[in-house]
Amino acid sequence: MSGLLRAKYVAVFSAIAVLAATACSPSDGKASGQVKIVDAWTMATPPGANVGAGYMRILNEGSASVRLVGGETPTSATVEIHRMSMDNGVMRMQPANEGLEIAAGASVELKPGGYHLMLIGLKAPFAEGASVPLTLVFEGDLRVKTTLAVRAMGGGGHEQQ
Ligand SMILES: [Cu+2]
Repeated sequence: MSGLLRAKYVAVFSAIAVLAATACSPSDGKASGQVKIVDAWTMATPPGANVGAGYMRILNEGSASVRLVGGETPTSATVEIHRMSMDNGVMRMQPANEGLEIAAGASVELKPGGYHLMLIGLKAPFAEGASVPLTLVFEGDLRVKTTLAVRAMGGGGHEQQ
């Protein structure tokens, strides 16, 4: 192989390497793979119920913090982030309008008695054993899909409404 030919091959392989690297990086600069959702669940709702709650663990495996600002699901009209807190011995729930920040490398648990997602305006009851599709929306329009497994009614649920 002449020196010129070898230089050509090197150039071609370099170009391929660059293309491969480009293809692997997110096109919009947002690494949606940095956020993982595990153990997502909700509770079965009685007939006629207007609201359901979403619980899960959110892991931020990225190097920048993320902020959960809402959600979308075809099963309800709206999704809000709520937080429960004790107020003079009474458990109260309020919208967390500031969202929920998850630091780089950290995880948070949405659970009964704490932060949760409130699915408001249910179009149909949640039946035990079903799964509810849900897209979590983070600041910067980062979207992460998950499904809530519907567990049996009762026991540590969302009593305050
Ligand atoms: Cu709530």
